[in-house]
Amino acid sequence: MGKKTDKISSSTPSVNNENTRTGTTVDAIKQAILDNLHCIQGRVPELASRNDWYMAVAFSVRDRMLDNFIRSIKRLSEPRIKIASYLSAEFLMGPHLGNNLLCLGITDQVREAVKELGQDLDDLLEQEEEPGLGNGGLGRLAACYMDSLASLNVPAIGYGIRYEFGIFDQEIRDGWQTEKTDKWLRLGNPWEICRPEIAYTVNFGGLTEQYQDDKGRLQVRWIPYRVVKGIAYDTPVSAYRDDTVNLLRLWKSEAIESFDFQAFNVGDYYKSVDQKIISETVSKVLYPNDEPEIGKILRLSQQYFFVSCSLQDMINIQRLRGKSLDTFHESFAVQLNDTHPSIAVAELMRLLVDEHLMDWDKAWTITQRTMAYTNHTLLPEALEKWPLPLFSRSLPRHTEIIFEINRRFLDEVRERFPNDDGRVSRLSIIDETGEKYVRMAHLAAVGSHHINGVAALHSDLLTKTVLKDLYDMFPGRFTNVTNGVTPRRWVALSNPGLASLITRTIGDKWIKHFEDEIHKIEPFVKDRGFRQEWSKIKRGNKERLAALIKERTGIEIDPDSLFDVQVKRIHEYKRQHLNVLHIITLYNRIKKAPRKDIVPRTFIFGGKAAPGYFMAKLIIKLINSVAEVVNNDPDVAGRLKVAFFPDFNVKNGHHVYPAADLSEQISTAGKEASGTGNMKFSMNGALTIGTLDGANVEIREEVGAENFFLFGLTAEEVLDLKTKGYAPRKFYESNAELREAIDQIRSGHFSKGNSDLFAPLVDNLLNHDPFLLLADYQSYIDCQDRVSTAYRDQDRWARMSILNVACMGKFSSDRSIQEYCDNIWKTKPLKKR
Ligand code: NBG
Repeated sequence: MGKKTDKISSSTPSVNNENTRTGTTVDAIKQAILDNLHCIQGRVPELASRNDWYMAVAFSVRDRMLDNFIRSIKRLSEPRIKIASYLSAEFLMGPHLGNNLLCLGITDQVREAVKELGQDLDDLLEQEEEPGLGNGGLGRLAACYMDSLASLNVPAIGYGIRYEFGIFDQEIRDGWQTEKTDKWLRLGNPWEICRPEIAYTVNFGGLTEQYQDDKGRLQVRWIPYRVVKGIAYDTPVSAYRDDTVNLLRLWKSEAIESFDFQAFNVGDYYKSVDQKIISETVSKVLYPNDEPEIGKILRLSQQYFFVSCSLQDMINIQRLRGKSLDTFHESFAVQLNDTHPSIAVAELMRLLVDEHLMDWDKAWTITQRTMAYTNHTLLPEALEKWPLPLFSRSLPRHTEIIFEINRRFLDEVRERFPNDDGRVSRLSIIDETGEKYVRMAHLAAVGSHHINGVAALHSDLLTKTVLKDLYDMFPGRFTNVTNGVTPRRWVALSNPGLASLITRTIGDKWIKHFEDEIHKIEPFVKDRGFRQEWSKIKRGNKERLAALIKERTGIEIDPDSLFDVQVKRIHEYKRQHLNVLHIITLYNRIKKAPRKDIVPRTFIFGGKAAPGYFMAKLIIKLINSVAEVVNNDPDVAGRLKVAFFPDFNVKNGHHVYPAADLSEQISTAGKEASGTGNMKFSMNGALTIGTLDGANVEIREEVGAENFFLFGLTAEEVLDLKTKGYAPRKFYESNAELREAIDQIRSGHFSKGNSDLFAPLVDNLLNHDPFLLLADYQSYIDCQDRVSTAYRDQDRWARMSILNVACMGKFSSDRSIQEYCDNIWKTKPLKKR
């Protein structure tokens, strides 16, 4: 068994392969599992539950990561190494077990060991509850980047929050989304190591006062109203078949004992318990995004909490290195994943100036040389701003610091652009146009050396729209890093059939060097046998997804039909309802000509709506309502099916991307910053139907226009149409098929005659249609007709599918991370030993 992978690390000293902690033979692993079942779960095999077995296996795998984990952590304190600190309020890591087995190269041995113990590895993989510590693309990007940082041997720490409850679980009841609390820690988390001794205190509220230090200088101290403690929980993130095991450090909030409330409330035991609860609330729950208007104080507390712990931790590492804070920026490159951690700019200033008594100018230089900011959205309403009164109540000292940063910054603005008060007011970190707000993107941009968007089009639009004034002020800071996804999880792990075909064809280097290797499958597009095998694998994946959908929804789907898939957060700009208009159009066409020869399709949707986003929830209801009518109409049987796959998450994604024929990337041009699902689909051989938006533009460039189904207005045309005055009703009136579809939704055709149900949606489309569904409708329908025609020629489709995968090299997150290292962080991979 596994001769080549008997050892995890060639450099592990004197590893005995039979050692139950590190050995990788089937026997050693079997013994390890039994030992862990006994010593950690406290169970005998006869009484062990599936979770007991899962835990025992997980601990056995974790044991095999620890040598390299400890060694990698130790290296972090070496003085000359620059650490990439990725600050993110979200890390959507997905299930760990399968990925760690893949990285360690011990899947086969563990499968065999588990089998000899009477268990099935796939059942145990299914048992793992994924940590859903993110909303969608942004959190998953952070996870892909952690994967690539490790595989590229870049010393890195991911810093975030250990939410007790992650993103809610979605259930569909009567076609509506309902939310259930995500109790992911309920059965234990074998991957994390709690480090109670790595803890920092974080202040909230209260007031500030000035004092003279012993050198007679004026200083400020912050007298907080509340103090909480952040405790580190560390999760190892392994390189693929390599020694680096990086650190994901998530903070949990706890009450501190030393803050003596008893002194104030003598004998008031219950009150002190209340305080404990309030402190623990900080890391309790992940906020779903896309909520209309948030100004939640707890959210700001979360952001400040994890940022403060993380920066204090970096300062502590710097101290352990025996280095001065003057060179902090040479030791750490801090990346702000969106504005959520942007309070880091003010917090690093506070730590340097107030706590370490550094002078302002020096501290500012260090801060600016440390921070870099990634923007992830073009939606103006999604740019974070905090009401000033709320902000200053929680963070009085930071308010003062931000005012001072702003004062100096606006002086610079006035110098660069004299007599331009409009510009000064637009650029100010404090929005004073009405009620006062702190503009977090401005704080991040002012305090950073680089600002990047996440796809070429997005980075370009940033400088022309939402961040235009900042661009005019700091043109040299702006750059682009197009997103990427990890081919380890998203192909090697989730699509083993395809991975094995690729490896048999071009060897296995593609898994580690995707960008350089994957194009080598291109010549095989001419090989008939290869194409047939390719299609067979897709067909197998579709069968498995069909079985899963049947199990989860009761809906039966045909693996021979075209799988047309849209999985992503539900949002009006992503236009799931445009997809629905296409379904209704096809339905009507068949109803009118029942014998018409159409390409059978299965429409698969998945995605969560923010609990407070009414329109998104109504779109889910619409999908399910249309599904009910279509799926039960004998006239379209065998030709159209619609399924909403509930609770789309990383784990479900493993099954969905590999089974798709068509990937729906149909956002209004200029709205989707990048998209990353688009990359996952393409890497798994789905063809894309999409607009020129986000990374679609670059995907199309790579795969060639002839292998991409393009439709719709461009970002420029969208802007143009809006400036000229867009009248959606005109499109409705002049297009019979569109009108019929909209009238049916309105009249209650899909809602048992209830004409009120979808009225808000229809009214919005007819009177406002901010995302231009009606303007793009005909172009979309025509394009979908081209898709159907192409799918009829299965051999041609297979060629296009192969070319899509062959051209995906650019979209490996390894390429993205290499760009961050070279252009922004100036960090280098550790030299191989
Ligand atoms: C999202 C964008 C996506 C993008 C991901 C990752 C936020 C705020 N933004 O288009 O909508 O792919 O970030 O960059 O979640």
